[in-house]
Amino acid sequence: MVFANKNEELRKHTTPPSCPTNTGNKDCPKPRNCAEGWEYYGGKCYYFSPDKLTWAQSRDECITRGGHLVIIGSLEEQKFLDQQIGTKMSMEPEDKFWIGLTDSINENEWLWVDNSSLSLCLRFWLGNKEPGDWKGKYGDYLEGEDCSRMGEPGGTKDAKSWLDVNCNRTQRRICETKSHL
Ligand SMILES: [Ca+2]
Ligand SMILES: [Ca+2]
Repeated sequence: MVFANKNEELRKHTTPPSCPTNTGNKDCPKPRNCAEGWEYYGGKCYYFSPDKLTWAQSRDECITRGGHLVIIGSLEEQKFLDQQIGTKMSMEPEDKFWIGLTDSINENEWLWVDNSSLSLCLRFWLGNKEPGDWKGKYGDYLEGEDCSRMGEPGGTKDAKSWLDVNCNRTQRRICETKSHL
């Protein structure tokens, strides 16, 4: 048992630090193989559109490009996106980006575009009023807010930058695809 523990200690000290593929650690060599106009991070490629579409149009357009609206699966990925779009946004307050998250089927049941549920541990809603399913000042938007967009100019300190909004708004979008290594 004593030997086992010593061996374990030794192994810990001699194993070089690993380079997990999903952290984007800048000390690790990264393969970069993304199509023109896409940006590499953690084994994925991301497209940040200059143009604006509704959420459904954005979902379809990402598929046309060979990807899908972004699905955010880790804090690291959220931080990366938050910072990236922070540098791409104009100071216009509504210049935000669609992500692949909607509660249009059942209110407050948020699903990603691959039909997976939104994890309780990976929710990055802005402030304490989102998601609000706001129906307008006079209740004139009965459909409320069922699609998610994200972004704050310059990025956020806590990476919490999601807002629900009416799906028929037009916004920029983040498409994602696997990097072909
Ligand atoms: Ca909603
Ligand atoms: Ca909202």
